[in-house]
Amino acid sequence: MIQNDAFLRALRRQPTDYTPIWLMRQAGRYLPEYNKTRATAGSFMKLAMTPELATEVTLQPLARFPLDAAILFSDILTVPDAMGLGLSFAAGEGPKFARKTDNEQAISALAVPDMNRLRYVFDAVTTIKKALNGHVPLIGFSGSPFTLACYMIEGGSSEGFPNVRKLAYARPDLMKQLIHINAQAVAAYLNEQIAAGVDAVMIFDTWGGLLSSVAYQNLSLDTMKEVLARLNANAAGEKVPTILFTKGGGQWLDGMANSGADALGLDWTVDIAQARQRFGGKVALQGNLDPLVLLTDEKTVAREADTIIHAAGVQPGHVFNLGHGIVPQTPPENVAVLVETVHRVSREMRLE
Ligand code: 1CP
Repeated sequence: MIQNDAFLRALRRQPTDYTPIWLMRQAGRYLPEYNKTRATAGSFMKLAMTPELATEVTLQPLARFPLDAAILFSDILTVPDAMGLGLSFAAGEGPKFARKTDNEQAISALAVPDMNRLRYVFDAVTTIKKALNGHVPLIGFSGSPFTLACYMIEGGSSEGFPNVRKLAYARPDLMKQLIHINAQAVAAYLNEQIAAGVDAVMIFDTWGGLLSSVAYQNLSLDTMKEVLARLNANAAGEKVPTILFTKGGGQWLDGMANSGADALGLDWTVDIAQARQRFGGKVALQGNLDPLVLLTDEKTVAREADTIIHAAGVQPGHVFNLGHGIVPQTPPENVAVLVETVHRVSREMRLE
């Protein structure tokens, strides 16, 4: 049993006493205690691959702020790593793969990895669930098949992923081949997380917004639908709530709302009042504060949070979050103000 189930209730569009909140990348470099644990561990992958350390950093933000959900400490790129691409993270730099998957030969050689190679992730889920002891729900996650393909093709992070976009238009057949393998891998990966006990799952489609509308539909949305359709029930036989987030996907919310996901993540460019009106009867919505608001001052943070809470309204089905990940320069004091404001204002609104 989960003691604080406000997040799960909101995903199911059931009433809650207040609007639950968690933050994308809530465990990470803006927390001095994270940087300390990471320095001791020596590398990001060491943190992610050691269940006790992954548990420690998962719980760090919850010890500071009364957040309504925990998110598994791992990364979306563990899946291509398990495919043999050789992932590393240098401190202060983005992810890097030893091998790129940017041609016919490399794509043809890819296969869905044996899930035992990702056992460290499922072991982390088990360890984190034990440590949470039912306090709040645990979110599992994966990258979208397309977003994983972005990093695989470029061999790491990139400004605008030009080689991905060229391949998507010039060789849609190869792109589909790659994304189809990723979709099978992502479904198997999420199903193992569900079997290990996660309470909800989120698909991060961070780079879907780089595509044309037609390419988004064919290369990203369709494969995310395929993944959602393959997800298993949990050990109790219940459907695990799902969240779909395409950064820059505001114009495609209609298609996303019909994907089978229970909730959609909104970046900060979306008008949440309008989105609630159009899609609130069908899906829950999660978002949508610009993460850079957290780089301002406490008064501004409180005001911007208040605006979103009021725009989202009291109808069940809103989870407060950022429109993208928290940035490393964020002062933790501003996060405290955000969480307090969201809880207080949304509680007051329900009593009005
Ligand atoms: O609290 C949490 O959310 C921690 C778990 C988590 C998650 C959900 C991490 C830890 N990464 C992710 C998802 C993730 N990773 C995404 C999707 C969400 C998003 O768009 O932010 C993406 C695109 C990645 C890829 C990645 N991993 C990047 C971004 C690179 C780019 O192209 O801009 C980076 C910097 C990483 C490393 C990483 N992952 C997580 C952390 C805390 C870090 C920093 C690593 C370090 O300590 O050096």
